[in-house]
Amino acid sequence: MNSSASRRNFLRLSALTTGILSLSHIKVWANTEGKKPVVVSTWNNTLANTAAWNILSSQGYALDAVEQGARVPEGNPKETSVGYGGLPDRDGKVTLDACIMDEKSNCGSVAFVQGYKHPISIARAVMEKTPHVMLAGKGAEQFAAAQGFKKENLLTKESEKAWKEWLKKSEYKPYHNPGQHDTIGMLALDLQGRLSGACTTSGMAYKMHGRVGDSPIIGAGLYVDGEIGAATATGVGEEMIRIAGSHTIVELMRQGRSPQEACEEAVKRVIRKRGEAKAKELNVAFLALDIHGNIGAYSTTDTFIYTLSTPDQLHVVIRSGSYFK
Ligand code: SD4
Repeated sequence: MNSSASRRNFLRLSALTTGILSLSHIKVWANTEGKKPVVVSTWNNTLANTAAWNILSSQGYALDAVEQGARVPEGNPKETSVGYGGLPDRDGKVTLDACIMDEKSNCGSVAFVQGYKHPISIARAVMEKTPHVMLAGKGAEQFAAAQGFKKENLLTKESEKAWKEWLKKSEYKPYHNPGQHDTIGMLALDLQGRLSGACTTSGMAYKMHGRVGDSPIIGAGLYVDGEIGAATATGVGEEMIRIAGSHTIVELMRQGRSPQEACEEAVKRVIRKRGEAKAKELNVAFLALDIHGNIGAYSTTDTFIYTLSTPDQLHVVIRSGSYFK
């Protein structure tokens, strides 16, 4: 081949490759059956939703979307309830919980992990690279190190200062931490109709050392059933664990309730178990998404907001309904 022919071939080939590569960058808002992708996350998490949306709208996998979405607040030192910058426990240690689940009921979880910024990715590694679902504490850290995750100090100056301030009174109030409940639970439905979910948190601020909440517990802080729907939770984790909240919601949807009805029933169940007087003090919120893209959200108090992303409503923050006004 002479040099001009080979150059022509190269140009043709690179035009072709660019064409193929750029296909994955074309944003698609609905598949041929008219199904649209959806991302929903607890609290105001527009940046996390944006990261997840970039994957879904490029025809990506819901599991990648929720992992990448959850990594956004995990890596943000200003987010004091998740990952790096999370408020520590009462001994001044940042301990993290996270889990992830896909449409085939594959799941992975880590609890009480210290020194790793992205527990959601460690949870995914547990799911994909071990025969187990859950690793905790030192064992989870050992696994993270072996997988090449970088160990770092997660206690920022600001969080340390807030903890030292708290130490002055050392009031142990595990039930109510207004303004600090911003664990991210994220649910996503991709263009192929695959559902996934992720949940990650530093837990309740100034909790007892060793305390594990609902967020890494499959069925409590997160549950996904690829044939029905998914649910996630935020707030006082002990309450979600008590009623297996996220699993309860998915089972209610299986029996025909809408995601909204199912979230309302789960909140009411917490209230029935605890009694109205006590439940008023409890911040408990649920978010659900079914396989048709319908959303549900409900909470005990009227402080809960969530972030929704669909082609029609891109990264909008919505206040959920609540039992107590
Ligand atoms: C926990 N559910 O550890 C978490 C706390 C939370 O926003 O949601 N914080 O109990």
